[in-house]
Amino acid sequence: MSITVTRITLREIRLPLRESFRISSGQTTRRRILLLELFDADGFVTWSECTAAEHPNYSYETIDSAWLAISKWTAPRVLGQPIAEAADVTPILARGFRGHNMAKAAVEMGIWGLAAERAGVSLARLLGGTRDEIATGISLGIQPDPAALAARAGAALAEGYRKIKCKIEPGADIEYIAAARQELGPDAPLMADANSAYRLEDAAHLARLDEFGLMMIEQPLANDDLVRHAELQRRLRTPICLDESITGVDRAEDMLALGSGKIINIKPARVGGLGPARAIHDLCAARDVPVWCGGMLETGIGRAYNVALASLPNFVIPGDVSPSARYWERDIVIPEWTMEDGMVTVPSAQPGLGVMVDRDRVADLTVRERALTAP
Ligand code: OSB
Ligand code: MG
Repeated sequence: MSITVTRITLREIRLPLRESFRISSGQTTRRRILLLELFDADGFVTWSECTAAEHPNYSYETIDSAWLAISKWTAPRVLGQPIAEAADVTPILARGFRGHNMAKAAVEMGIWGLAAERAGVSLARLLGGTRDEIATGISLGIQPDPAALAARAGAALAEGYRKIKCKIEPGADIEYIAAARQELGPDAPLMADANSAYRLEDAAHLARLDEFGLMMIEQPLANDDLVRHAELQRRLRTPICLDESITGVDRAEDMLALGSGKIINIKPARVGGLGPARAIHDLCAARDVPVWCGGMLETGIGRAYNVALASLPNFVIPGDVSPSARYWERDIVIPEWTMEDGMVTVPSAQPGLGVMVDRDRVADLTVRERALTAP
């Protein structure tokens, strides 16, 4: 039976991070978060999260551009239209509509969430996920000095995290990673993420990271530069993982054809939703390329989608899917996401997202709200 979305309520909430998070392109202390509540004609309701940030530093999209794009373009395309299945949403949103993947993903994912509610199955199982728990990593922002990073990395390993990712930038790289490696020991799963802070001219400098046995270096060069990433990969022993560069399945194919990297960090929002995210997963599985699920400092709502995605079989590397308490004093979902022995449980026996939204808390945190209905 087809799904007809009758209403989408947009809300912006403000939520302070427990600790400010700095990457090479900017710092986040308090998040402005766009939530969607979706209603269908049969009385089913679910929530999704748009992960666009406040500033256009990671992506050109922002919470403000996404609010506009969803209100004006993505929501009107689905509201009031019978949709046979969630996988049909991507082509509906793609036709004559360039870019704005995060705005598209927020709606596309919400319809996956509704479809899971309607089917009475977990989102993870509806997607084809097979795991009951997923291995969890932590992403550590740029710290004031190498000793501070080493301390944070050591504490994270002791807490059970199965992958330690350190943000780097020119001036906060070799010594920082050296200190983290020294603290963690030679076998600990350690990696770096540059968020596009380098240029191909830095290849010799980046090759100094090879001696630290990193699992990978994430997105060293520009978001739209697969050609130079391929050249850089030829000069590094450390595998390159692409994040910002992979905006869809075509870019994943390009990466494989050019040799621009050996691993993909999949974030459903960056690629336009769960359908495209799964397509990239499937392509990589067929080519023996490992993938892992990235994060965008999501609340427990966005996290539910990431956890479901990461339950697919080729998510063989721990994801940036840390528990709620890593980010928030208190999350907006019940129960909060927790980690035990470095693993997060996939709520595969519960229909839909597997968490409830704390509506009172969302109401308290809301600074603007808009209901969108069929035209
Ligand atoms: O590059 O993966 C990234 C957060 C904001 C923007 C970009 C990135 C990140 C993270 C956070 O690394 C990962 C998480 O949500 O824990
Ligand atoms: Mg990244």
